[in-house]
Amino acid sequence: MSSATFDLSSTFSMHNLDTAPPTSTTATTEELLEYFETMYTIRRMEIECDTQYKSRNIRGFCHLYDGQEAIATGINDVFTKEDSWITSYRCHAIALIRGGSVRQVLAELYGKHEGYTKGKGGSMHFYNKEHGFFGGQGIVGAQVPVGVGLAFEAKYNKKEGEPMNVALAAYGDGAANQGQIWESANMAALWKLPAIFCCENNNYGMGTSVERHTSNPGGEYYKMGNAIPGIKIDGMNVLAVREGMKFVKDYCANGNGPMYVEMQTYRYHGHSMSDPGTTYRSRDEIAETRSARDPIEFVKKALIENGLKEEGEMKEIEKRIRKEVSKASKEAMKGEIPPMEELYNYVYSEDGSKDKTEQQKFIRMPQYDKSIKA
Ligand SMILES: Cc1ncc(C[n+]2csc(CCOP(=O)(O)OP(=O)(O)O)c2C)c(N)n1
Ligand SMILES: [Mg+2]
Repeated sequence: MSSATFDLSSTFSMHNLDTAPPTSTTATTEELLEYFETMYTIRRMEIECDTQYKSRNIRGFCHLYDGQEAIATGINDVFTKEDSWITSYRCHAIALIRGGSVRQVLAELYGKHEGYTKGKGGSMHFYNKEHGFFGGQGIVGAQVPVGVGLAFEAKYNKKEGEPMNVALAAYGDGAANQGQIWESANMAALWKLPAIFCCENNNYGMGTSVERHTSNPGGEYYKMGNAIPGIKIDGMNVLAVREGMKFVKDYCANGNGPMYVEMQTYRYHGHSMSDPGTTYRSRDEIAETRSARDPIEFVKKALIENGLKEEGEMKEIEKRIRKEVSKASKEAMKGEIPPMEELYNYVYSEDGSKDKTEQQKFIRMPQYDKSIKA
């Protein structure tokens, strides 16, 4: 099996830790191809969302993950589906990677019944408990205490002689100074929970930059804790994410308590579809990041420069994935809107019974004729 070795010596910074991930790693052609395909699929799916949003086939909130693909891909490589993962509204890629398909994700965004959450959640509310994915959350930071609850569950239900599962709560740099993160971090440290506080630092919150919104010099979120150690990882390098997360998971699963992880990354799109993303940062900065730090180009270059794949072969793969995403989108769009009865499924019934179809007095009926495109 062909493989190559990669230098990781400048991809980690440690805080209050005596050990560190390895300074180099080996990856096989198969592994690199898998990362490439996953990341390129996410990229094309997000670009399709952008196009369809602008064509008004997707409504409401929509937050895209392009630029940040290596984080979800690298974490997923290390996690099992028994490990828990909860994140913010920027959740399409996690939904896809945790047991979903492009068609299901896009169908959800088109409001179709076959969608990931039956066309009822939309961009911010994907959820797949069977694959250890506890959802996107619309309230900034709200996922973090829930993630600590998931870590509590992992410790509570740990079986004798088996490794402890871990729980990861992802949040942005803008969310990082929320009170509920500090509170839940304190509990996680006190109870030595296997909780991973994973800050995806893309340098910007909603219309503002790290320099403006945090008193933490340089926005170094891996140094948030005194009692909790931290690690900063190059979140644009999927191999650094993989090796860094192996280290983090090992630390947390062995009963050492929580860890702060800061993934250094970049968001190509604005915060959401209503934000062009160019009022608080320059177009040059975005272009420079694309050409110097793009996570997908990194893997493509790794394959080509190490003689593991030819440029032509990579182009063929890109072409195939573009076609697959476009086909999935067309099929998703053909789906049916949810039937009226679906509205009442998975809503708690008033008397606590398990009848999922009981209709609730307080649910306002949707006006489909007004909300669906003619
Ligand atoms: C409690 C709360 N406050 C404000 C908002 C509005 N809001 C949504 S996202 C966001 C900024 C978050 O930025 P960051 O955490 O860096 O995440 P990113 O969008 O960059 O992934 C704000 C202020 C909200 N949804 N919830
Ligand atoms: Mg941010």
